Amino acid sequence: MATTDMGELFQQKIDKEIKIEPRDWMPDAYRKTNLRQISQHAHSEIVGMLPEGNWISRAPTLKRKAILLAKVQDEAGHGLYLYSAAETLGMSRDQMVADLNNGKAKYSSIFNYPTLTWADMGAVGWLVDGAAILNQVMLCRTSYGPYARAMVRICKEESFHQRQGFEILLVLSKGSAAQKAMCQDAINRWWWPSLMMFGPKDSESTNSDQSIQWKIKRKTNDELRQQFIDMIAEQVKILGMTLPDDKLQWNPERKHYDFGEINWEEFWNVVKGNGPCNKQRLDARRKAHEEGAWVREAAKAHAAKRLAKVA
Ligand code: BYC
Repeated sequence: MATTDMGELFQQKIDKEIKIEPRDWMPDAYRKTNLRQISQHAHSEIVGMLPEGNWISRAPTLKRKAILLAKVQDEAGHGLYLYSAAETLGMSRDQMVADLNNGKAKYSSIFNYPTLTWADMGAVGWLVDGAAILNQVMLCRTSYGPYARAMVRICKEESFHQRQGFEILLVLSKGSAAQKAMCQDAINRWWWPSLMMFGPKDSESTNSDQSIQWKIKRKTNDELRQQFIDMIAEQVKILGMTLPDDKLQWNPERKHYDFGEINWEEFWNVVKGNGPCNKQRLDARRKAHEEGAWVREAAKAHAAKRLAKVA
């Protein structure tokens, strides 16, 4: 069968909501874009452990420490499910990790900002995981089977992450004047970067149209960003805090919140590797990889020994 006919059949399958599985025929560009997105997503989960890992040893109570530890471990698990899903598209995990460590692969811009105070743990959980959930709930219905299945489990854990973040801020918002100020400061610093997580505006998104046609993405970057703003603009009232945008206002005609201009120059700067913590994050990942070499060697030797026994 000619490739164009195969392409048409493939699109019909997508339109009928039949999941694409690893052994099915797929256009090369579908394979590539899924591999790109899933591996970027996996890298984000792994790099995302670093800003929060920073506070494990400084959490204010033992209970807070246990919760934060569990959350950071969950992120490691998400990275592993996602690397496995990406591997089904034909690239080895070693290669993906190498691409991250040599700066070739992207990961979410959000993790290139520093976590300066304990309130940042609340803001990251509430805003960063909150943004991630909206995107990821959509991805539970993505057309590539292994990605969709990984997302179902990830979303369950992300819901807990967002609640724990909101609860940290809720406690601070009812605390002393200094705690309230710390809470507001964290919201001020994380608000705009969390809006950037959804990617460039639709008019500048290079991949969205094709990804929507293939039902990899079901909503555009701007649609999800608006959904997030509408949700957070209401939740922030419960905290008695504000969002740092004087243009934020309910628009009864659109039935959505209007909001101010995102600093796209800052976004692209961070994506290109010049954010406040890009270097620090990659250095930390490279160091962890080098220091973990003996674990990988030991695991390989153990596996070889077990195989020899079976043979
Ligand atoms: N940061 O054509 P577009 C988490 C890139 S982690 C950096 O719209 P697409 C968590 C984009 O890759 C959550 N780069 O792209 C973990 C593209 O460049 P390439 C992470 C970005 O793919 C720990 C170019 O800009 N979530 O949950 O259609 C603690 C043009 O963009 C960003 C995911 O990764 C960005 N923010 O849409 C707490 C979800 N945005 O690749 C939480 C999966 C865009 O052509 N990913 N770029 O060179 C996605 O859904 C999509 O990839 C995006 C972008 C919505 C992010």
